[in-house]
Amino acid sequence: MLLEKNLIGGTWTGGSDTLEIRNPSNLDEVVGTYGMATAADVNAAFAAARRAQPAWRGATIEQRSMALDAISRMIFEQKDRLAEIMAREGGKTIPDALGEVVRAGHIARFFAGEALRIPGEKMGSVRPGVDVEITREPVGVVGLITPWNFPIAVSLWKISPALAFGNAIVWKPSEKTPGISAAIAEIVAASGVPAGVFNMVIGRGPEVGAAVVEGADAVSFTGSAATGRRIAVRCAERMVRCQLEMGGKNPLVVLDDADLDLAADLAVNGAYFQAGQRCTASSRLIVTSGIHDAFAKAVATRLEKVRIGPALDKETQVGPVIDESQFEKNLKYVEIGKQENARLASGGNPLQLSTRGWFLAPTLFADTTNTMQINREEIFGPFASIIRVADYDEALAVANDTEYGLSAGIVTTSMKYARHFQANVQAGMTMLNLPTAGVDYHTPFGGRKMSSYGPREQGRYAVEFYTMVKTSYLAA
Ligand code: UN1
Repeated sequence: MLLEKNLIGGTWTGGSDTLEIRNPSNLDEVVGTYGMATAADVNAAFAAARRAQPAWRGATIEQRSMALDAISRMIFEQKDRLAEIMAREGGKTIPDALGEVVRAGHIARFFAGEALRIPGEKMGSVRPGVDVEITREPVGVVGLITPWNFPIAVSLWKISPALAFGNAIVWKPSEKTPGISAAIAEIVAASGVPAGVFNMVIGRGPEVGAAVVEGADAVSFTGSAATGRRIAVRCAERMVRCQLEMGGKNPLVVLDDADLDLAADLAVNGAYFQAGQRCTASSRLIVTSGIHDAFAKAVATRLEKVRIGPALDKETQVGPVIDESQFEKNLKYVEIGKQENARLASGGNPLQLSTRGWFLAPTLFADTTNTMQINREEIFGPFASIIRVADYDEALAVANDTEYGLSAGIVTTSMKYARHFQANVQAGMTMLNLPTAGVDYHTPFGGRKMSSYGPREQGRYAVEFYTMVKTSYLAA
């Protein structure tokens, strides 16, 4: 059955082309066949959004807040159904999927509040008898491009502030997770957000993503660094703002004084859960000499016990990777690591389970150096490498020697090193005795260098991207 799940101006439509989605935990199961949108559909979505935006901009802040509140409630009410869709089409384990759904519900709830608190200022003027007011207005029609790895949380952290601050939306979710995207669109359509304010076009990046970038007043994108760079160039040519969240090559530094069990648990959680498919994953485990051997052993021992299996299976801790291209990419990096003379300490091989799926044994390379290709490029799979360093100073230098700068963790019991790391690591987010992945929903999210570009997402900081500032001078 063909699922016609694009939402344009309040109407559900198909597309010219179709895409069949199979369960990555069981390739014999077809989850659905979805109609892909075209560039012409994107243009129709922008036309609908442009017609609808003035009324949404003019809606009371209470109306906008109520719509977000309804979205939040529906997400919580439907959480089990939503999590199951994500597990089936995206290979996310049920606990991970449920956690993400609940996070998305909280994000919408947070922005239901923010809709009532749009900040402004009144200032005096340097001229007598003049007042100055600084207000914020919606940007207009925003283009949102979201990834498959956090298909509900990342989507909601763009959709919610866009709606709260009075913008209309043309949203292009990843074509790899159309089922959860359609479920989100149904929820938004049922929330009281008027038809045309929120449009969704499911499609492939080169055609549909590119058309979104052409039509929008502002573009918020989460995805690869290569695509992000192209979007930034095009947005600069068009003189529209962009907000980009891209890759990571996140360090987890482990110092001699760390609690060994905690360090190993954090590494396993940060590097391998969700099959490593997180831009915040710990991919470089930077370990000082005194604890190095014990740490490498503790991680390898834990990896032997990690339960890898179908995402819908209750026992499973790590599911499959999303699809064949990701699977092949991971295997290619295993070969690269071997050629670079890294020591394969665990995994690196496909797994044959009772169902055919994109299952990979969690891969750990030891005795690696930071100059190796496996430590320079984002892999996006259940893959980490250990880098041995002499001391804290070298650990910090290695942590910073990367073109990325999203999340950076340190495991230590030393206040001195923890504080120094927090102040000097080149990353947008730092974690002390916590996994590099897994963030709160009410705080700013983002990184430095090639990881992020433009204003921060989430929390109160989201207002910067989704509104424009106006300064008004008023004489009596
Ligand atoms: C998290 O680690 O909690 O695509 C969120 C990603 C990020 C989200 C990470 N944008 O992996």
